[in-house]
Order: sequence, then structure tokens, then C-alpha cells
Amino acid sequence: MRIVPCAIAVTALLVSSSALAQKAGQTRDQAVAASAKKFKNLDADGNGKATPAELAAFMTKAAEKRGETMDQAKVDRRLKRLDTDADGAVSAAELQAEDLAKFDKADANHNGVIDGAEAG
Ligand SMILES: [Ca+2]
Ligand SMILES: [Ca+2]
Repeated sequence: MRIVPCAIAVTALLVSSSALAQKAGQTRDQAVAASAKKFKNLDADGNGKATPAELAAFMTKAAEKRGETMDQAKVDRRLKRLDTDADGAVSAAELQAEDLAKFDKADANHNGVIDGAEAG
């Protein structure tokens, strides 16, 4: 996987916004905003669609940040999960659907906020 130089600068943002997904005190509105921000970073060329190559670059950078490696099979599985309309790319809405599903799962008492005990 070739490393896109500009992706390095956004990696810190990506990591912090994905970490936010489980943060205590986060509201559902904040989860929506964090997801939109994440999509902006994911959609490197800003055309509104995250291609498999953009997703691979995004996931590879995030994995490297954690000292892990990313393999294509993982990217393919992630794409398959995210790409619910099966057009071969990920839209902001598709990413948001996944992020909000995670939020709702974490928000065990469904009050729209991740309470301290729910943050993982
Ligand atoms: Ca794109
Ligand atoms: Ca799609």
C-alpha cells in the first residue's frame, strides 16, 4: 500500500474522532458530527464517495497509528459491511449509519448520551 502524504496529517483527527465514538458524555448529535468529519477524511478527493482505495488508505493509516498492519481482506470485509447499497463505494450516509449503530449499541439505556458506565 502506497502512503499518501496528505493522509498523515489527517490521521490524528481520524483516530481521535473514532475514539470519540465511545466517549463518555458524547451525545448522538456529536456522534453524527464526528461521523461527518470522519467521512471528510475518508473521502480523500472530496467527491462524496469513498472508493475502496480511499477506504484502504484510511484503514491502513489508522492501523499504522495503532502499530498494526492492515490487510486487503479486512478492507474488503469493512467495505462490504459499510456499502449497504452495494454501489462499490461508501457514502457519508452509509458511514453515518454504521457510526450511529455503534453509538446506539453503546447507549444501552437509549437516552441519547453515552453515560460514564456505557463508555467503553
Ligand atoms: Ca472519494
Ligand atoms: Ca454505497
